[in-house]
Amino acid sequence: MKKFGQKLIGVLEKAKDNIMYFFKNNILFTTFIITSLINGCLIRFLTVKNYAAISPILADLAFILFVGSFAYFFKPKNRFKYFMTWSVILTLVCLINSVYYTNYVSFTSFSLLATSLQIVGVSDALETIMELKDFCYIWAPLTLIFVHRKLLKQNYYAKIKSTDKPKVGVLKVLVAAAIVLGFFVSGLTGTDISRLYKQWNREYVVMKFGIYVYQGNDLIASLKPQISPLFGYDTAAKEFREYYDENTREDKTNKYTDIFKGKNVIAIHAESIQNYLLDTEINGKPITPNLKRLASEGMYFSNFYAQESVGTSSDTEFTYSTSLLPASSGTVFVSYWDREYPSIQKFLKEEDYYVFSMHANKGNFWNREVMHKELGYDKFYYYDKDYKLDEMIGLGLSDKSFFNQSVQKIKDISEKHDKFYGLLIMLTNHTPFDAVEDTTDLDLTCKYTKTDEITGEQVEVVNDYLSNTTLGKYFTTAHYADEAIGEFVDQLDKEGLLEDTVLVIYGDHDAKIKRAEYDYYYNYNPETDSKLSSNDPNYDEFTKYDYELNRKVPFIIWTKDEELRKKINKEITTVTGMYDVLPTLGNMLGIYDKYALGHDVFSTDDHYVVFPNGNWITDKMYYDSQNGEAIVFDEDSVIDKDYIAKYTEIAEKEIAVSNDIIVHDLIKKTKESDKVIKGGQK
Ligand code: GP9
Ligand code: MN
Repeated sequence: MKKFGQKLIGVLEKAKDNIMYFFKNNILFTTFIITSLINGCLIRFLTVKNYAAISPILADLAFILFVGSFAYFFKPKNRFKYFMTWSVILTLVCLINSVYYTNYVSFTSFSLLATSLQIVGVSDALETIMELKDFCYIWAPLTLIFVHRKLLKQNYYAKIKSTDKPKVGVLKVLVAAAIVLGFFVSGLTGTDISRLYKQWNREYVVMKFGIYVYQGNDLIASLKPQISPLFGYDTAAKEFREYYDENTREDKTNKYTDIFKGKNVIAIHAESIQNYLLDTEINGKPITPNLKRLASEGMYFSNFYAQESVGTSSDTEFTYSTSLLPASSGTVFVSYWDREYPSIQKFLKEEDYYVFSMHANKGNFWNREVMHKELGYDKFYYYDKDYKLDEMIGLGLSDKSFFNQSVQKIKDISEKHDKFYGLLIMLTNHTPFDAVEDTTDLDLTCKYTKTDEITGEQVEVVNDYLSNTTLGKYFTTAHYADEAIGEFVDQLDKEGLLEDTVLVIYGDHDAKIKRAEYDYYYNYNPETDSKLSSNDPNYDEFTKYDYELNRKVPFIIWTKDEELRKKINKEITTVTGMYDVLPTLGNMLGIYDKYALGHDVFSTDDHYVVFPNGNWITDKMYYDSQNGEAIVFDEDSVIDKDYIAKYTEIAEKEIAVSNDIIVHDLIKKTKESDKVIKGGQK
């Protein structure tokens, strides 16, 4: 026993000596590994918070060792350039994701880089979306430079002992990487691997696999549109058939069936309009009085969620049009536009409608110029091709000018065509929400009276507490957008274009304003001109879940026709989502899509909405599948494990089948193979 103990100590000491020897002769390598590893933890500390979890640390380490190993193909004095290149890449991965997370509470994707850069110019980004903390990762390459310089001074590279041939050096580090990888993989579950593969549960993937593996995996996933249709088609096609055998939403009739059959439709894509705005007043002035009026006169879905993913506006357009969910990685508009999707536009075209879209931004934004054709629009009117750019504010032509010019175009269309369906995509109420701040009539100050300590008189204090916040700016542009909608409806009316028309309005997604801003707004203390302290009994934190549930957007169906209006005038408070539009509105217009994933809200009692990241909501609860947490709305409702399992399974299936349709073009391919089968049977 004693002998064994001595032997063990001997082995350990030898290992220690070897490691020390290795480090001494590989100072730059060690610096690269340690700095990159710390940054991997740092980004999780600043985002998903699980910085000390073992699993992502092991994954980060295996990844960095793997990358670092190839440095041994270079001579010691040339390795600096190799490490430096990687250190810059990995630092950028952290920096960009840090910015993205602060703004979108998710991690970024290669497939979006081009589009993101289109939205925010670099100078804008520096001013509005980057925070000081996003730069903290830069210490890693700086340290590497510092260490390299020191080593140069000591003539270190000439002195270090390396008996290994390059291949052996690489191999040794690869073996170390493989050992770490082995430990990491042994802790993984089937769910972890499947989530990495699917990549839609982004926060979870980073929490489990670390930022570097996430981004590497994202790179592969972003190349998928070209590669993945080649793999997994048979399984996807089989699951697709099975899914629709069991789950096709039936073409049921209800009291709204066909009530708008043959009517014109004007749909308004209200940029970044959230639902709470309809009930928010600033100093007694409603922010969106026109939307409020239309909602109260029409059919108003007040518990309605956009189901967008990283493709924001374009995802919403896609889900609205097709009742499918956004792609699990990349965006349909940019990466999967060349597939066949049944859409509201195509169904109406079959009913002899003229179908058009209008937008004041450039036609290539979100690849609309291409994708709108694919969705079935006869014509897409956009930017300077169709509009006079006479009032440029924010991202482009102002909403007011856009609507103003569009009315004439719609009039022309109505004269040439019997029936039409048109989508108007708004623009002014877009981040950074500074388009109209100088001209607004909203008073964003907080006024209160206090007793002057010296004179004892009552004095009015005016605090400018909102105008410099993004939330305050958002209220301002939303107010403008609402005004623009109001004027548009009036102009349509004047031109007689509302007589036979149904108006549809949806908020396309939330405004992505930081939670801290809401916390400040709802807990503002005029006396101190700051947020209430969290110890204050009146402080009511705007929690992560308050924020999630507050992302609701309005969905409104309105008509001028008094008779019809009476029939539809109602507030729908049950939970509904963007993918319910095609089945619900479709039923009213007399069209039906057997591939819809959403439901006709009036033909089902099972109301739920699945989000592209796997979270879901019912009338009873909101479930966060990233961390298994739930918010139950009604304390008395009985919720057991089966309830959660049921909707979690529904969510996973809907996301999977939708993504398979998108990636593998299953609707078109299934139709083709059905034709072949039918042809064979003849
Ligand atoms: C751009 C507009 C905005 O033309 O639709 O897109 P978003 O940034 O909201 O996805
Ligand atoms: Mn948008």
